[in-house]
Parts: sequence; structure tokens; C-alpha cells
Amino acid sequence: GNYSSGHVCFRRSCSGAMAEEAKKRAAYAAVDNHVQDSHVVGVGSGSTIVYAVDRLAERVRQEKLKIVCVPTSFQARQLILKHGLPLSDLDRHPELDVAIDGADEVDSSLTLIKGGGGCLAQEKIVADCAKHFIVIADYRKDSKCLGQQWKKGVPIEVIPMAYVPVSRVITRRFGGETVLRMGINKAGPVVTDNSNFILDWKFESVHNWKEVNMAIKMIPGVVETGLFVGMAERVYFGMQDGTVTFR
Ligand code: ABF
Repeated sequence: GNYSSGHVCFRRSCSGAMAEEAKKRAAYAAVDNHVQDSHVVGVGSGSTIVYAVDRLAERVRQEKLKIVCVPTSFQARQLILKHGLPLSDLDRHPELDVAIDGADEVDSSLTLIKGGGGCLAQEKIVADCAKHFIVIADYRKDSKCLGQQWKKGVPIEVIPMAYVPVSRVITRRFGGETVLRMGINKAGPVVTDNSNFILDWKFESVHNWKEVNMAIKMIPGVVETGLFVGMAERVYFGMQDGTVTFR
């Protein structure tokens, strides 16, 4: 194990606690720097966003902040309801002031891989509706080029009847391999909030992600890719030493 702040912690639990602390700090920084009174806030999915919703609820209580929240998934909707935050949607608020969400990996030009949790389609829609798209992540997501840290590939949401032809086009054109994402108990494929399947494309080389994203989007049957190119305005990283940096 290693020693920190006077107590023995075994590497696993320490890095686990360290990562959670890092997520929390990034989430708090993003909410405090970008959410103001009367804002319409897009709420992402995953575990880091849980801290951001905690902070939103705390500020609503303490500062009587008046905001409405638009979810990016069933999970996000449950989070909003659980905290008693005002729930809205894109019908009523097609333009958001800010969207806050996590990521699986962030490269040096702020291109993101998202969708580890299977919510990439609604996440990208909400992010695109926001004036400011702010990403929150712990240090493990900070990368130089995609694939360096995140090894599960790019999630691609597909219409179920098309997952085989889409897989063939992707691997023929861009290499690597695609895997149909199965449920935990492997009983069957993961089904998204939009009743679609997810292909995880394990790419092998560095690509021009802007071009690849557009090419994959054009394949009939593809609903959305987990490549968020040129969308993130700022990414906050919680670091191992307890500080927060952003770029
Ligand atoms: C969502 O949550 C997804 O787009 C992304 O894959 C995931 C990140 O999860 P975590 O914050 O738990 O690392 O943002």
C-alpha cells in the first residue's frame, strides 16, 4: 500500500477514494463556475455527474437558485427527481444555457469518447442544444490521443436490425473490430433508452476523428457515435493531488 495523510491505505481503495474525490472536485468546479440563477441545465449521465447534481441541489437550497434540469438519460432523470430538482425537457427548453456531462476519454484537442454508459445519443443531442458544453472527469480520462487510456473503443448506437451490416462497413473501412455490447448477465444485447443496440468499435490506429465521425454517422443504421468532436468548450479534471485543472 502507500501512505497518504498519515494513514495506511491499500493501493486499490486509495486510488478508488482518490478518483471519487477527484470526480467530486471537478463536478463542483464546473457547477460553481458555469451555473447561474434562472439557468436551463443539461444533466449528463455516469458517476461523475452525480456529484454535480449533489452540488446543484446544495446551491438550490443554499442560494435559492432557480434552475430547470434537462436529463440525458433515464439515469439522469432519476437523479434529477431524487434531488427534487425541477425537471424539464427539450420540448419546453430546446435551448439550454449549459450542459454538464462526463466522458470516458479526452484527447489533446478536447475530442471526447463518450457512451461508456450507453447514453451517448441523448447526451450528444443535449450537449448540442447548450450554449456551453462543460465536461467533468477525473485524471484517468485525461489523454493525449484517444485509445491511450480508454480501451473499450468508441460506442456506436445502431438500429438493431442493422448491427451486422454496420459492423462490416466499419471494420472494412476503418479496421479494428466491433463488438455488440451485451448485458451484464450476457443474456442479450444492451438496449439503449432509445431501444437501440450499441456496437463498441475497438479501433487500432489514430484517426482524423472529425472525418471518421462524419463517415460513420452516414452509414445507414447508425444512430449516433460516441465521438464528440469540437463540442466541449471546457473540460475540468480532478487531479490525484486534490486540485482541479481545466483545458
Ligand atoms: C457519461 O458517463 C458517458 O458519456 C460516459 O461514458 C460516462 C462517464 O462516466 P463516469 O463519469 O462514471 O466516468 O457521461
